Amino acid sequence: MSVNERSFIMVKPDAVQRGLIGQILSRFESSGLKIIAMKFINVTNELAENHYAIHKGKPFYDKLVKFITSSPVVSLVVEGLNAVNVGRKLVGATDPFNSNPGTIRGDFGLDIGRNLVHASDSVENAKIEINVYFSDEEIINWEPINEQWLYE
Ligand code: IDP
Ligand code: MG
Repeated sequence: MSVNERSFIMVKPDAVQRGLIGQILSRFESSGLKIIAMKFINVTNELAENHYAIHKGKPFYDKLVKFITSSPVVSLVVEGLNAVNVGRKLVGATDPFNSNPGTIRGDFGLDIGRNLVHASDSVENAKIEINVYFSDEEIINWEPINEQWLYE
């Protein structure tokens, strides 16, 4: 756990189509996590297969790849104290029905196949996912002016 921990986040096609980009990004932004990379992209089949390689062979895999490539997404990297676990907490449980109110999936979702947002589940997977979607040059090192008020 360090203030430099990174997580990969994606605002998925359903959230983009429903006009929820701003509300979802604001949850991450107001948590204090620092955005260090962000882009609006169409996910290609190749990107989707690399991103979801760990799910290959699962019953939902084909539908998941079809869904994630169906419409644009916002991909971003956030950095901060305990970024991976904070990301998972903001997002909520995989099935929106089991996500608490106050989480993104709990507040905006109904269906496990339309759960609005991705957040890395471990530091190790975050590194892999960041590498799938971003080159080193796309990661921006910058110093927000509020850091002394975020961290002791
Ligand atoms: P996570 O997004 O909460 O980490 P994972 O188990 O990594 O959940 O699954 C990746 C994505 O695959 C989920 O976010 C969801 O969109 C989809 N998914 C997972 N399990 C199911 C399922 O049982 N039915 C349909 N889609 C699923
Ligand atoms: Mg996952």
